Amino acid sequence: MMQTPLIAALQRIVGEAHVLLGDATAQYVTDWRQRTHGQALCVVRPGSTEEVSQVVKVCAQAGVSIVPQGGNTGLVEGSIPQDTGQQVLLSLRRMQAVRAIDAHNMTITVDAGVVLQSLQKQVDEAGFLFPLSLGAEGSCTIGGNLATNAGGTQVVRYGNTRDLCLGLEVVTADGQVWEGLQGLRKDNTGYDLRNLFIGSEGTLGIITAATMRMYPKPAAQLTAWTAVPTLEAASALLALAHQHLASALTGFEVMNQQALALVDSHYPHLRVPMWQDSPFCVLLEASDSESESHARTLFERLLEEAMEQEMVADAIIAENLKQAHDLWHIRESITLAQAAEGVNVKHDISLPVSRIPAFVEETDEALRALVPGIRLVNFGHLGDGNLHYNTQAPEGGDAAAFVAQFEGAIGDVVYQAVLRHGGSISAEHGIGTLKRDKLPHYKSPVALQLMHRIKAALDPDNLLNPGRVL
Ligand code: FAD
Ligand code: S2G
Ligand code: ZN
Repeated sequence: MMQTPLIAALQRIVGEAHVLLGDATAQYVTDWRQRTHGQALCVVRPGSTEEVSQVVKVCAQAGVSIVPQGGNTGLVEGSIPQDTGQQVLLSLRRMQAVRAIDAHNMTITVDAGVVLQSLQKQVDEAGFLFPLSLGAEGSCTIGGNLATNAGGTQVVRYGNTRDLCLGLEVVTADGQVWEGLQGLRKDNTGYDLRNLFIGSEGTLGIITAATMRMYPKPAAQLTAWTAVPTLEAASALLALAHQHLASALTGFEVMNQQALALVDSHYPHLRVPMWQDSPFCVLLEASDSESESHARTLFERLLEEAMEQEMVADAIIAENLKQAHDLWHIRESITLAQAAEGVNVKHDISLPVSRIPAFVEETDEALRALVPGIRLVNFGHLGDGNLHYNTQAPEGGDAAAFVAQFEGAIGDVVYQAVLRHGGSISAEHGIGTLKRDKLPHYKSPVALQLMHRIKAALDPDNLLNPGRVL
């Protein structure tokens, strides 16, 4: 890779060791799904907001666009460079400082490169709960979580990443630093800049730090695994859980038999319960501020009524935190099991909960007609109306050929059904490049025009993650 004046300038800013060239960029330029491979001019790893600002300025002067990257666990092809070799990949991973913990304000201020699992641990050690939890938490960063407004398994009680954030520090497309880290719960002074940057997928600004809420630790967390005969029953169980548990309900995940079959076949040691005899399983969690016994009583009443009404055929309540953790580990292993089975076609959709059974019934039927033997791996955050309605090649089939041949047609069937049922084509993963060309079919012309105007105003030279979202 030849030394250019820009690369020399970047080395002067971050130090030679933090400008990666050629093969050293490999882990940064392939997406987590191993589906797309890009090529970067270089990977630059700034160690501070000031260095990010200077990197943006020299790239802007050179007219070279930037792809911001956190943990590179994104699933919509938003965090790797195009294959032109003309983009700078700016990795935030080196920026891992915890800047402040304010127990009375119940906030923590951290650099964008802090890994989610480490943030959860730091907040736990401070005596609080940080309730963002997703399968990629061991490598995704809080900057990436904010840029994608990530969801995960506790949204039903705590909301998306957006709802957990009280302040941002952002480097803009011309290298200025917007310092908005005050952890204020109320601040009605002009436009909501913070929420404009959250979910913008690196296309409007580079998040360099954030002030996040810390929550009181619940006195007890109880988890139950249930065998559920149909999606109608699962939706009815959700309504009953809301009734019995109210705000104590913190997680409600549905998994179909095919999803659990993949986990069982790739990770038999996880000993997935009940899946062989049940079309669906539901994993639900309650957090109680009173006591473990109070939480257990609530749960037992809920499950008794659910069994009487035949919403649930069988149920276990985790005896302890270890067993609860093992049950959640099964749920979070579905994505890995799919990857182990081979490349697959994913849909991260949301629908009104009441429409989910009808959507699944008609779409299952349509896809089985389209691809005989197709495996429908359907799971997700039913509590938020968010399904990961994924498909896998027929048993023993060629996964790559299946994706190459059918991904487009399958997506058309799924997204048109989502539209018919009043849903969204991206519930939590964002748009990236993967769904960019679908967006115009699913957003009004006015919405698209406003988004283009915002992009033109904040990044007039299209330097920040061009080709993503819009
Ligand atoms: P990256 O992948 O590095 O980047 C994602 C996007 O954000 C890109 O567009 C990138 O340009 C931009 N970006 C990254 N950092 C910054 C920054 N500091 N400033 C500006 N832009 C930035 N997602 C969910 O919502 N819910 C889930 O339950 C969930 N489960 C997952 C399970 C697995 C096993 C995997 C692999 C992924 C899962 N994801 C889930 C998707 C992914 O983990 C999230 O989108 C996550 O928020 C991405 O964080 P990251 O740090 O890896 O970002
Ligand atoms: C989850 C992973 C996405 C997928 O909840 O585990 O968001 O389709 C996901 O594997
Ligand atoms: Zn998810």
